[in-house]
Amino acid sequence: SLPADPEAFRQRAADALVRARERTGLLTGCVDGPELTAQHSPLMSPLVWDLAHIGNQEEQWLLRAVGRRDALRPDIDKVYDAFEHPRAERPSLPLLPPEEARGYVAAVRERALDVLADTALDGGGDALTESGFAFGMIAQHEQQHDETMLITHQLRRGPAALTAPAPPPVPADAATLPAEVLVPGGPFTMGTSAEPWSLDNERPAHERDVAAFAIDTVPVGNGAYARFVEDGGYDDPRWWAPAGWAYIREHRLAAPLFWRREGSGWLRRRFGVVEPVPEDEPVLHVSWYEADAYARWAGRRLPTEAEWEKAARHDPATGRSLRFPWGDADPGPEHANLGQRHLRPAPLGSFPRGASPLGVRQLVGDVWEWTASDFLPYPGFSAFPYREYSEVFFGDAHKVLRGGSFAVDPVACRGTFRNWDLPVRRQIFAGFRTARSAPEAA
Ligand code: AVJ
Ligand code: FE
Repeated sequence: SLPADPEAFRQRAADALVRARERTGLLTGCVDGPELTAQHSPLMSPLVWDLAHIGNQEEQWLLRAVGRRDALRPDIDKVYDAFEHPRAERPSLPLLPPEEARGYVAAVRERALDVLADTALDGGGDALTESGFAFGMIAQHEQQHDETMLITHQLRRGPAALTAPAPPPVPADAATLPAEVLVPGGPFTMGTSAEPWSLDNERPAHERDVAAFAIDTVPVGNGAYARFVEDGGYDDPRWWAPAGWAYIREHRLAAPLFWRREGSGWLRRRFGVVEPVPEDEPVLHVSWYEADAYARWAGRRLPTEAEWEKAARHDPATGRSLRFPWGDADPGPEHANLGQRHLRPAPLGSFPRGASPLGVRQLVGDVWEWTASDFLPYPGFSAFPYREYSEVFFGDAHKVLRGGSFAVDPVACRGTFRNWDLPVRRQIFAGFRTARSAPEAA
């Protein structure tokens, strides 16, 4: 749960910053210099761009804005501004070479920890420092780029550079879970005004009326998805949104990214290893268009964002919205597959202790879940601390994803956390679950 004392956030912030840097060190230390400066996919930045961008954001927010220090490297701000240069352009920029980038991020961090030690966290009217918000925001930013870098590792060709243990064994009741859970209709509290490190797009808390619906107990698995493929799902325009149909035809897509047919079954490439596709694992690397088409084929639909959040947070016993499906406790390894501990989703039905009050499992961790909804502001939204985090992305171009993947650190994961991406995106660690509207009780 959350500390009541603003001072307690100093230690939280220090821990979150240290944990993020350990992960960044691993992701940029497990390959050699040429691999750091190479572009492994036109969709991604060279890893060395992410590395110095992490440091540059930290310099701008923690050293300059919070610490009011003189700029360390104002000359590189433009190179590491994501809005100045699309990813495809980044390899040709005058990037800091790996050793300089490492030196830069370390120099920024040393000073940022001094600023953290010297800053009052009781706010005093400053929302940037209250409860250590800026420090939490920067730890989340670094962890978000650590997820981005993990995507780059997945796209990279060649032998595995990263390994991790398998997730825990699936519980005995996984095979006998009901296929769906009924969520009663009525209002619930969506979003948050209380979570100190929540980002602008999660705020403010507001009431939403959501009609009764049923939602899958677990995400859609590879086995179920393979049946859609084998049923000719990619050859039948009936299942597809028109733009999705045009896209899969143009790009000749016929299965999730990284899948390859082998005899009567499927293989996948996962972090440099080719292996059979496990039937009982949440499907991964599908676009919103594919998720939407699968749901229609199955006679169902994607949940709206409000339905997803109600399934994840609403406690019918109290009428309150919880921080996480399991309650208000911070995520532990017993609740969810987070933090790049396992470099894959856990089998369907895992983490009974992470279930929602109504019994929905694996809402948090494992795979980001596509929702039916466009990325839009909540009523009362106000951009903070910069418009480019969320506001410039609002509209009908991006679809919302919820719940976080195995690649997400707990600091960047909450029942209210919102992610978004284009409906064609497949390299992200995204899957989905389906839903259907339920008749209201008479
Ligand atoms: C919230 C994951 C869509 O990676 O583009 C990183 C997070 N914003 N740096 C992204 C982000 C600025 C963002 N997403
Ligand atoms: Fe960024």
